[in-house]
Amino acid sequence: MTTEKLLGHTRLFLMQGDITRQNVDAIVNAANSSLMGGGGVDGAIHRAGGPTILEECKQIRAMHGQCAPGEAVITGGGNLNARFVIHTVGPIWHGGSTNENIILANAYRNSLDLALQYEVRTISFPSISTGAYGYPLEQAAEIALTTVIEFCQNIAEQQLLDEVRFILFDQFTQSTYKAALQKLSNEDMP
Ligand code: AR6
Repeated sequence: MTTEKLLGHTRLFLMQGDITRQNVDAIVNAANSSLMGGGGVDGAIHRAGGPTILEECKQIRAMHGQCAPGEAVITGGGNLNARFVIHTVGPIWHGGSTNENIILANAYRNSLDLALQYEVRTISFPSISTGAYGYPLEQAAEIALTTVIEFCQNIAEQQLLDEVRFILFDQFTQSTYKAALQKLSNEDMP
């Protein structure tokens, strides 16, 4: 079941699904620094979106080089229902002592900053870094939600962003995000 919470002006949704089927202004890709595609959600987005996304990624690579962990770049959505794909690179989990938490928060924040630059009003995120990159799910969920909540609260008055959706691929990931949101809400409102 979908969980919904109002964050200032922005509606936050936690839902199970396939991000490539989202009908939003932008979807976020959990890419790698090469921007040349890969497995997991990255592979699914390139497959569903068609070759123009990779062509644009190659142009970005040629102009700016690799995308560092925590940074984000934007391309069109190709054949997707989304107008844009924001490609961000999460941290590879090395045990927690190499600033993984900061890099993961940066990935979410920089994706949202870029979204606003392109006047995106609805955006869908996957659970960045918790697949191939091995970030422990509970910790990643807490960072993802804390970062998004802070961002939305900071821009609440400008009313720039209508929806942030987390599209979580499996039930366990969705229930972990749900529990993390519950925990954060209890801390906010004792
Ligand atoms: N829709 C939503 N979520 C999905 C989908 C989908 N279609 N497919 C997978 N997920 P991962 P990472 C979930 O491994 O950990 C790639 O090869 C998946 O179940 O895609 O950031 C890149 O090129 C998991 O919950 O991303 C990089 O090399 C979440 O998306 C590397 O993997 C993230 O899993 C990035 O690893």
